[in-house]
Amino acid sequence: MSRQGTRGVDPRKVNGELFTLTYGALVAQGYNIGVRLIEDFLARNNSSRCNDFRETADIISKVGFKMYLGITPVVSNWSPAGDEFSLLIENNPLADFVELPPGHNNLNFSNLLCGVLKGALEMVQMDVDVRFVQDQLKGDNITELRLKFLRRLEDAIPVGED
Ligand code: MYR
Repeated sequence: MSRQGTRGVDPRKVNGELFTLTYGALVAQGYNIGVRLIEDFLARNNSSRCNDFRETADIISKVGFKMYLGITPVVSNWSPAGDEFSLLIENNPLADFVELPPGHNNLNFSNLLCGVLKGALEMVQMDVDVRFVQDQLKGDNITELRLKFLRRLEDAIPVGED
């Protein structure tokens, strides 16, 4: 194969662009993964509907994360209204062996998780904002995901009832 087409092209730039494209596509898939993952989750867990957001937080941490990532984040930092909490992760398996490349220090490398949670919770009628607050990849002491309950999606058809 001729290498003529790449002559004069900085390989570091190509790698950077490839990284941005593939990584961006993966993060964007997080929501779709969550939408599908919840079916598997509900099929494998005979859990009944949660009574409140605190119960949901425990299920996400102790059942969801445990089942799919083998970790149990600490549920913490509840807002006084009980509509917001953090998941504290000490060893994020998605970030194992990862170092943020130079020039990408602001990247939320594990942002895929936000999409997964957003998509999964939407399927059980919960509109939730999910974002990274801290990330060990950026030098923070802990990785912290913040979940804020926004509203119940009354119009959606509950999973399994369509
Ligand atoms: C309810 O129906 O009220 C309870 C719903 C619990 C939803 C739990 C969603 C788990 C999502 C797992 C995410 C795993 C991330 C790695």
